[in-house]
Amino acid sequence: MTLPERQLANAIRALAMDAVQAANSGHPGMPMGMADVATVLYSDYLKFDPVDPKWADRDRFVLSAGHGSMLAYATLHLAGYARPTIGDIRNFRQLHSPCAGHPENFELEGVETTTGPLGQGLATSVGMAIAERHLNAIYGDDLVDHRTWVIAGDGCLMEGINHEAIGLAGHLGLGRLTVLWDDNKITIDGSTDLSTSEDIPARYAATGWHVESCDGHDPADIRRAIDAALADPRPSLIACRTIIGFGAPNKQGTSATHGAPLGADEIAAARMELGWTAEPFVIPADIASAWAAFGEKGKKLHAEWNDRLANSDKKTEFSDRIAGQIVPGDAFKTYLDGLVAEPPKVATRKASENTLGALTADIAALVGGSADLTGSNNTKTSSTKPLTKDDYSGRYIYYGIREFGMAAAMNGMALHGGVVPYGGTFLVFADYCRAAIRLSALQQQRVVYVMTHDSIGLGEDGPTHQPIEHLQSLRAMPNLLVLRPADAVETAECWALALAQESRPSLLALTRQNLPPLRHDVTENLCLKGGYRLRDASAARKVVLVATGSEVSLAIEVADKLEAAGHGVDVVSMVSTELFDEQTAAYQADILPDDALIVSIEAGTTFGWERYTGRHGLRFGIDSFGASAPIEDLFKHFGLTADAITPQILAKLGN
Ligand SMILES: Cc1ncc(C[n+]2csc(CCOP(=O)(O)OP(=O)(O)O)c2C)c(N)n1
Ligand SMILES: [Mg+2]
Repeated sequence: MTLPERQLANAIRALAMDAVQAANSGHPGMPMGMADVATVLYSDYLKFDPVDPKWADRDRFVLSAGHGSMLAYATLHLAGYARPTIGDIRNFRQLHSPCAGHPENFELEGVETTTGPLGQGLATSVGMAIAERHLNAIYGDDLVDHRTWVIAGDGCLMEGINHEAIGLAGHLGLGRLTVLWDDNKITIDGSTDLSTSEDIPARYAATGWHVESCDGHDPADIRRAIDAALADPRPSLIACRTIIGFGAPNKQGTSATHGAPLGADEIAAARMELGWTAEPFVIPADIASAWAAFGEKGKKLHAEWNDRLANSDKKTEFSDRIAGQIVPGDAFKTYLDGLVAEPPKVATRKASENTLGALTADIAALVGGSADLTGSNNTKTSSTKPLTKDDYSGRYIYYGIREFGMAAAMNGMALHGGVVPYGGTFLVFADYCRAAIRLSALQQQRVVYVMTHDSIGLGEDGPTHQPIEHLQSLRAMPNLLVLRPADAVETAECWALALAQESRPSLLALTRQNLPPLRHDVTENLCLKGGYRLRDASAARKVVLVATGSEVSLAIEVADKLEAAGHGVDVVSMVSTELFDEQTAAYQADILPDDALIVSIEAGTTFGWERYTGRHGLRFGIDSFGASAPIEDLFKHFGLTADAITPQILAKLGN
């Protein structure tokens, strides 16, 4: 490497070691090891405009090895983004610094996705690459023509999700996705020899990827490998052979540099070794201006793109798509009116399909899919033809049996913009997606999870397939909307609510079994308040039954019996506890009054329902695993019938 180019990379190294030292916490090894690769990427390949980090046709850069966050912060700063400032970097890992412990998309505009949970950044980038090809197929090269770049470490490639992600990317032939693997043969515990003997290039090649390798400290060799990647139509993995902590003379090449400050002595020695004489957090003017020049090419490309957009007859449509403006249209309204005219007795998964039929007809941004349960999740509509390697304009993705990969890819699509993803699997397998659902929520992304077979109501598949703790455990996740509709009208309302959430994901819990229609009016979206009185007590109110989904019709049966015995009973459909919790105290007190016996009914764990019933209320649910049997036998076995519940409430009332 010529001295100047090495020095450009050393700016990343210096910022990384100094910031980690100042914070007394962080990971200097990875940024120091990958500094040369990152410098080549920013100087010659990455298309970006630091003045407009959200320019729609920018390349996406994902630091999947999120612990190396200082590489992201240093490159954004050096490349001229308004944030992070050098002051932000000085505050690395401190409260309210946008230079947090790991890169967070909600802290810095230049961070495309939140990373840290290893493997997910790369899996998210697959969704970004899908969204790019999809929008390219619709809007053409003039408006959409960018790449997705990933820096990933040994950990990202070792995680199980890597298999799902690269399988999907290879199958879909996402040639604009390039993964730069920090092949440093070190993880926290030491050498990768401790834990793996895998031939990673062979695995990628077998999955349909193009594989290159290079000396990650030789810019010419890095360029050769990247050029080869760009020339190949397949997604590419470039194994960049690097030395972790490069430049720290006594610690480089060891796991000691992975996640701890180098210490004052080693930093002084590294300064000598690298020929870096500037004080901490000072970037020499010639190096700063060389880095600032990297963005000039992108600024020019952006200006040309602006001209093309201004002259495009799709200007407004494209801009609205990217802005995420979606509204249910006439087809949805017609569908709702039809539900009132002819109330259907259907499973809510079927009601969801019918709703989606209307929504996908109106909203082009909706891109659906399922993890090999299309016919069970009812996620495909006539408007959504398959998205394939040969036709990226399709709007339905056959994700295969890759729940986690699907969820992470959906995050990538949502983050990319222009696409609103929804995808299905069985609710019980929300656990397989869970780490990605968590990142949907943390990243404030509009992703819709269509989770069917939401209770023992699925019947004979038995306890492996019957969710018990899932609804409550998902409700425990911050910023996730869990919606469990009780009939076709509520299902349609829940879809409208899910699409209206611009900064949080939603999860629809839907039944396999048919449910009777309960709602006969659609003038107002009653699900908006999360919980609402579906039926008023006819006698003086003594009891409020709070139920969700398939148990709302059961609650109505129970209410009938109690009313027949002379007790006034309200029935509340608690579609979403999150939305209910957001209502005013007065509204909540009106729905769940202190002077009534509050009873919850949900065919899942009773854990947590005491927050609505109070300690003295009653909770009906299932606190064990389910069982395999026909549905009627199961509800009877678990005591979830009007005959089993009613006497217990009467006993509590003192009758
Ligand atoms: C899912 C997950 N598991 C564990 C961790 C904790 N962790 C952070 S970095 C790391 C080692 C990663 O090794 P590698 O990717 O080779 O990074 P390097 O040491 O080379 O920087 C681990 C286990 C994590 N961040 N995410
Ligand atoms: Mg490593």
